[in-house]
Amino acid sequence: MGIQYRIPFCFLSFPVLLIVFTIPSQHCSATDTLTQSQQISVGQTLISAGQVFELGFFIPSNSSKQYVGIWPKNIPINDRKVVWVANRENPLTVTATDSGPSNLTIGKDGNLRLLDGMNNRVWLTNVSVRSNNSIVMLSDKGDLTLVDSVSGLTLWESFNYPCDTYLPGMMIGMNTTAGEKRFLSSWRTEDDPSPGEYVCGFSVDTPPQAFIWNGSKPYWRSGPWDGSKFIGVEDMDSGYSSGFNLVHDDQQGSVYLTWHNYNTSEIQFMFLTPDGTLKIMVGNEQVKNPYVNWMAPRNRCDIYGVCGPFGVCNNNTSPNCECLKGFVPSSTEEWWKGNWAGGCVRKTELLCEKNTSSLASSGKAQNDGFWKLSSMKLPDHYEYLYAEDSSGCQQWCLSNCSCVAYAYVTGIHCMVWSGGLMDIQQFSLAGNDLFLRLSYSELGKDMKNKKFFISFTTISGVALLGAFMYGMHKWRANQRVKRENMRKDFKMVDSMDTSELPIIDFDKILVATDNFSTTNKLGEGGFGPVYKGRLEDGQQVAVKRLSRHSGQGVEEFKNEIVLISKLQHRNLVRLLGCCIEGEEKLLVYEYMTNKSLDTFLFDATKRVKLDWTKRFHIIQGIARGLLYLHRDSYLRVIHRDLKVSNILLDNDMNPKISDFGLARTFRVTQELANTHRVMGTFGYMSPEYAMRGLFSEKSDVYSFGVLLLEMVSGVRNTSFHYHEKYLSLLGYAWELYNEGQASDLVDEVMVGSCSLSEVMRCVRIGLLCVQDHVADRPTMSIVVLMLSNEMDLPHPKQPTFSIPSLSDADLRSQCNKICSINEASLSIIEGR
Ligand SMILES: *[C@@H]1O[C@H](CO)[C@@H](O)[C@H](O)[C@H]1NC(C)=O
Ligand SMILES: *[C@@H]1O[C@H](CO)[C@@H](O)[C@H](O)[C@H]1NC(C)=O
Ligand SMILES: *[C@@H]1O[C@H](CO)[C@@H](O)[C@H](O)[C@H]1NC(C)=O
Ligand SMILES: *[C@@H]1O[C@H](CO)[C@@H](O)[C@H](O)[C@H]1NC(C)=O
Ligand SMILES: *[C@@H]1O[C@H](CO)[C@@H](O)[C@H](O)[C@H]1NC(C)=O
Ligand SMILES: *[C@@H]1O[C@H](CO)[C@@H](O)[C@H](O)[C@H]1NC(C)=O
Ligand SMILES: *[C@@H]1O[C@H](CO)[C@@H](O)[C@H](O)[C@H]1NC(C)=O
Ligand SMILES: *[C@@H]1O[C@H](CO)[C@@H](O)[C@H](O)[C@H]1NC(C)=O
Ligand SMILES: *[C@@H]1O[C@H](CO)[C@@H](O)[C@H](O)[C@H]1NC(C)=O
Ligand SMILES: *[C@@H]1O[C@H](CO)[C@@H](O)[C@H](O)[C@H]1NC(C)=O
Ligand SMILES: *[C@@H]1O[C@H](CO)[C@@H](O)[C@H](O)[C@H]1NC(C)=O
Ligand SMILES: CC(=O)N[C@H]1CO[C@H](CO)[C@@H](O)[C@@H]1O
Repeated sequence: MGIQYRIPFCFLSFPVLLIVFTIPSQHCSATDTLTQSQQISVGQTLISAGQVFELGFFIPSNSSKQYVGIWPKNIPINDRKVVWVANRENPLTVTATDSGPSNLTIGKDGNLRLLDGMNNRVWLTNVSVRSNNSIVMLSDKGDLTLVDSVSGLTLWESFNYPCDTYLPGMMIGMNTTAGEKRFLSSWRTEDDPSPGEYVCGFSVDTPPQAFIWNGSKPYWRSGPWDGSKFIGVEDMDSGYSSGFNLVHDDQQGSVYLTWHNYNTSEIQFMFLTPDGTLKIMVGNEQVKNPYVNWMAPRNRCDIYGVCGPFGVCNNNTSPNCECLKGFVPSSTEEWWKGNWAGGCVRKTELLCEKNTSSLASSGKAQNDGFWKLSSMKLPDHYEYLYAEDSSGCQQWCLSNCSCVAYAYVTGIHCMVWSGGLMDIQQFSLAGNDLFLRLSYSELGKDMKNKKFFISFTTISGVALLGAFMYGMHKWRANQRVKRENMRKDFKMVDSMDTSELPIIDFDKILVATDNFSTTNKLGEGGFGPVYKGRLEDGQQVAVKRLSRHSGQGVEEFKNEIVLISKLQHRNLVRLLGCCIEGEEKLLVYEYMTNKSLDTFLFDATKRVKLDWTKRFHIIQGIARGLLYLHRDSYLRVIHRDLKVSNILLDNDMNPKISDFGLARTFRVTQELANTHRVMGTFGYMSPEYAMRGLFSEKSDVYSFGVLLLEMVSGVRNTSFHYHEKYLSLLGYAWELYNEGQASDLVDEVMVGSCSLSEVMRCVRIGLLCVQDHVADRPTMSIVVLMLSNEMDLPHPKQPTFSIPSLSDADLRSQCNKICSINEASLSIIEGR
C-alpha cells in the first residue's frame, strides 16, 4: 500500500477500463455549492472549486437504473470511477415514462434529499439541522458536506459513509465502544452499485490487521500493523512515503486508517472491486488515465488460508502448498489432489504434551525447541505480549505448552500463537522470522540430514540467484554463512541486534567532514558537536560526534542508537549509520536542508515564509511523529525534550522530530515513571515533570501544547514579556481564549493567510494539552483526531501557570534544588 515500491510494478501500470457510464448531456451549474433555493436535476452537476471532483446523476452501462454519485472530474469518461454513490440501494428507474425529472435538493428540514419524478424521497441525509439555513458543498478531496451556514458546523459528510472507495483525507475503520463501523463494501457487479459480497475493514486484534471478507469468511489479510506498515503485505513501503497511518486504541477497540496524499498533482484512490480485489489507482493531471499502482490479493497465495492450518504457501513453487517442517498432510490423498484446505498435522508429539507419568518411566527426554523460518507472512490469530527482547518471548512460549510458535517483530514486540497456524506465506523479499515449536527429535533429525538439507536449499535457492549474480567464490562463502546461520538457528540463537544499521568507517567520516573542520560545524548538542558532511556517494549527512569527556553521554549514545535504528517514521529524523572506533562514537543522520523550525519561526524575516498552511502541515506532522513514538511503534518512547529547535525541516518543509537521546522505552503497563535526573528544557516541561520528576506520554503532550501555541503566536514561551500581568505565553493564551479574544494571539505575519477556525481550534487544542492535571490532557491519538477535525473539543480549564504565584521563575528555583539541570548543556543543536 503506498507509492514507493521495492518491486517495479510495470506489469500493472497500464490504464484500465473502469466503470463506463453515461451522464446525460451536460449544462453544468459549475459551482461547488448548493443552497436551499437551488436544485440539481438530471444533467446538472456540482463541481468542486479546484475542478477535481464532480457530483451528479449517472447511469451505469448496461443498466436502466439511475444514481447520484461523485467521480473525479478530470479523468476521461471512459476511465472514470464513481467514488461514492448516494442512493446505492435505492436506484431511480429511468425507463418509467410517467415520472418527471428527479431532483437533488435541500429540504425544508435542512437535509439534502433525492426526489424521484413522483416526488418520492429516495435518499436523504437524515440529520437534525438546528438552523433553517444549510448548504451543501463538494470539496476538492471529494467530500460532500452538509453545512449549517449559521453555526458553520459540518452536520453530515459523505466521507463518513464510504461505499467501495477510500479517498485520501477519509478515515475508515471502527470504534467498538461507539458501535461505529466505516468499512468499504464492494459493488455487486460493475453495473450495480448496490452492496456486493466483499467488505474491507479491520479486525480488533492487537495490533490490528486489515481484512477483505467474502461474506463472513476472511478472503485476504494484511498482517498486523507494526507502526509503519502492515507486515503481511510484501510490497508495502516502510519508508512512510505511502501516507498511511493507523490510529488505534486497543482498550476502546477503535482502529482508524488515515491516508494523506503528499502529492497534490496526483489523484489517488483505493477501491474494492466487485470480485474482492483491493486496488489503489493513481491518476494525474498530465496523464489523466488512472493506472493500478497496487492491488491485493495478487496471487493464489494471498488468498486467506489456501494451504490450511500448518500449511505454507509459496507462489514460486509448484504446487504452491507445503506442510511446515515437522508436519505432514492431514489427508495425503486430498493433499495430492490439490485440496489443501485440510492442512497439516504434527508428526511427532511435543514433549510437553506427553503423558508425564509414562515419560518418567522411559527416562531421558530432550526438551522441545524452535525452528526458524525466515521471510514469512506471519500466521493469523496471534496474541500480542510485551517482552523486552526475543529471548523473553521465546521463554514465554517455551513455558506454555499451548504455544506453538512465536515471533519477535521490530515495532510490535512479541507475538505468540496457539492452535492451528493459519494463512502463512513464504515471501521472497520481505517477511519476518517465525519460530516454530518442534519436538527435539524433529529438530535432531535435521542434524543427521543436514548435509542433504543444505545442498537441497542451495540448489533451489542460493544456486539460482547467487551463482549467477556473484560467481562461484561468493557462492561458497554464502554456503559457509548459511551453514553458520543454520547452526545458530539450531541453537536457538536469535540476536536482535542493530545489524540493519550500517556501520560507517571512521576514515570515511573524516573525509566527509573535512577532518571535522569548524566550517562544517552545524552546532553543539547536549552530547557533543554536530557536523555537516558529504559521503562518498554525494549524500549530505549530519554527523553527531559524542564528546569524549561526557561520561553519561555514552549511555545516552547507546540508547539513541538502538532506539533510532528501530524507529522509522516520515516525521522522525532518520539515522543512516553509526561509527564506533576506539574513543570515537558517531551517529550519522540524514541532512535536513531547511535546518530547525526555530530558525524560521523566531526569525524576523524568515517567519514570513511560514504561512498558516505550512505551519498547520508542520503541526500535523509533529503530532503524527509523536503519536508514532507513543503508541504505534510499540516501543512506547517518550521524547522528553520536544521543542521547536528539535524539529528539523526537510526540503519540502516536512517536519522531522530529532534528538532521541533522552528517550526511554517503556513497558506497556507502566503508566508513570520516576526519574532521578530531570532533563529537558524550561518552558516545555510539564509541572509534574519539572517539580517531581514524573514523566509519561502526557509530559510530551504538554510540550506539544506549548509548541502549538508558539506556532500560532510566533512567540517563544520562555521569552514572553508581552504584558506584566501574564507570566508566560500559556497564561496569556488562556486569558485571551477565556475572553473570546483568542484571535489576538495569532502571529500578525500570517493573519491574512490563515483559516481562523483552524487556528482557533489549534489554540484550544494547545490549551487542552497544557492542562495541569495529567488526566485532563488528551493523548496524542486524540490530538491527531482533534487536529483532523474529527471530533468536538472540550473546554480547557484554567491552568495554574497563569496564576502569578507559580511562575516559570519559581519553577526554576524549585527545580534547581532537587535536580541537577544545566540549561546550557541542554540547548540542543540549532540546525543540522
Ligand atoms: C453489457 O451486457 C452484455 C450482455 O449482458 C455484455 O455482453 C456486455 O459486455 C455488457 N457491457 C458492458 C460494458 O459491461
Ligand atoms: C426538478 O426540477 C425541475 C427543473 O428545475 C422541475 O421542473 C421539476 O418539477 C423538479 N422536480 C421535482 C420532483 O421537484
Ligand atoms: C432517520 O433517522 C431516524 C433516527 O435515527 C430513524 O428513526 C429514521 O428511520 C430515519 N429515516 C430515514 C428515512 O432513514
Ligand atoms: C430563517 O428563519 C429566520 C427567522 O426565523 C427568517 O428570518 C429567515 O428568513 C429564515 N431563512 C430561511 C432561509 O428560511
Ligand atoms: C470511540 O467511542 C468512544 C465512545 O463514544 C469515545 O469516547 C472515543 O473517543 C471514540 N474513539 C475514537 C478514536 O473515536
Ligand atoms: C465467496 O463466498 C461464496 C459463498 O460462500 C463462494 O461461493 C465463493 O466461491 C467465494 N468467492 C471466492 C472468490 O472465494
Ligand atoms: C507527483 O506526481 C507527479 C505526477 O505523477 C510526478 O511527476 C511527481 O514526481 C510527483 N512528485 C513527487 C514528490 O512524488
Ligand atoms: C506468482 O506466480 C505466478 C505463476 O508462477 C506468476 O505469474 C506471478 O507473477 C507470481 N506473482 C508474484 C506476485 O510473484
Ligand atoms: C498416563 O500414563 C499412565 C501410565 O502409563 C496411565 O495410567 C494414565 O492413564 C495416563 N494418563 C493419561 C492422561 O493418558
Ligand atoms: C497458555 O497459553 C494459552 C493460550 O495463549 C492461554 O490461554 C493460557 O492462559 C496460557 N497458560 C499460562 C499458564 O500462561
Ligand atoms: C585530514 O587529516 C589527515 C591526517 O591528519 C590529512 O592527511 C588529510 O589531508 C586531512 N584532510 C583534509 C581534508 O584536511
Ligand atoms: C521555506 C524555505 O525556505 N524552503 C527552502 C527549503 O530548502 C530548499 C532547499 O534548500 C529551498 O529550495 C527552499 O526554498
